[in-house]
Amino acid sequence: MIMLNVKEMACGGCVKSVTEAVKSIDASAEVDASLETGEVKVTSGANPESIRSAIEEAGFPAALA
Ligand SMILES: [Cu+2]
Repeated sequence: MIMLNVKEMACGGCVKSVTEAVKSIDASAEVDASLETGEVKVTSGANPESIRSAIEEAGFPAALA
Protein backbone atom coordinates (compact mmCIF):
# COMPACT_ATOMS: atom_id res chain seq x y z
CA MET A 1 0.00 0.00 0.00
CA ILE A 2 1.28 3.41 -1.02
CA MET A 3 -0.18 6.37 0.85
CA LEU A 4 -0.06 9.88 -0.51
CA ASN A 5 -1.36 13.25 0.54
CA VAL A 6 -2.67 15.05 -2.51
CA LYS A 7 -3.66 18.70 -2.54
CA GLU A 8 -6.11 20.64 -4.68
CA MET A 9 -8.54 17.82 -5.43
CA ALA A 10 -11.80 19.76 -5.57
CA CYS A 11 -14.32 17.50 -7.26
CA GLY A 12 -14.97 14.08 -8.69
CA GLY A 13 -13.23 15.11 -11.90
CA CYS A 14 -10.04 15.75 -9.94
CA VAL A 15 -10.31 12.34 -8.31
CA LYS A 16 -10.70 10.82 -11.77
CA SER A 17 -7.64 12.71 -13.03
CA VAL A 18 -5.56 11.49 -10.09
CA THR A 19 -6.80 7.94 -10.59
CA GLU A 20 -5.93 8.05 -14.28
CA ALA A 21 -2.49 9.44 -13.49
CA VAL A 22 -1.81 6.49 -11.19
CA LYS A 23 -3.11 4.04 -13.76
CA SER A 24 -0.80 5.54 -16.38
CA ILE A 25 2.02 4.10 -14.25
CA ASP A 26 0.31 0.83 -13.31
CA ALA A 27 -2.89 -0.02 -15.18
CA SER A 28 -3.77 -2.66 -12.59
CA ALA A 29 -3.34 -0.37 -9.58
CA GLU A 30 -6.24 0.02 -7.18
CA VAL A 31 -6.79 3.64 -6.22
CA ASP A 32 -8.84 4.93 -3.31
CA ALA A 33 -8.84 8.73 -3.27
CA SER A 34 -10.65 10.75 -0.62
CA LEU A 35 -11.87 14.14 -1.75
CA GLU A 36 -12.43 15.19 1.87
CA THR A 37 -9.00 14.43 3.28
CA GLY A 38 -6.81 14.38 0.17
CA GLU A 39 -5.58 10.94 1.16
CA VAL A 40 -4.88 8.65 -1.76
CA LYS A 41 -4.27 4.96 -1.15
CA VAL A 42 -2.73 3.02 -3.98
CA THR A 43 -2.41 -0.75 -4.08
CA SER A 44 0.39 -1.33 -6.54
CA GLY A 45 3.85 -2.77 -6.80
CA ALA A 46 5.02 0.25 -8.77
CA ASN A 47 7.69 2.65 -7.57
CA PRO A 48 6.02 5.09 -5.12
CA GLU A 49 8.02 8.04 -6.43
CA SER A 50 6.87 7.29 -10.00
CA ILE A 51 3.27 7.39 -8.82
CA ARG A 52 3.84 10.59 -6.87
CA SER A 53 5.40 12.36 -9.84
CA ALA A 54 2.64 11.21 -12.21
CA ILE A 55 0.05 12.77 -9.90
CA GLU A 56 2.05 16.00 -9.81
CA GLU A 57 2.34 16.04 -13.57
CA ALA A 58 -1.46 15.83 -13.66
CA GLY A 59 -1.48 19.10 -11.72
CA PHE A 60 -1.92 18.06 -8.10
CA PRO A 61 0.78 18.68 -5.47
CA ALA A 62 1.46 15.26 -3.96
CA ALA A 63 3.58 13.97 -1.10
CA LEU A 64 4.27 10.41 -0.02
CA ALA A 65 2.75 9.93 3.43
CU1 LIG B 1 -12.06 18.82 -9.85
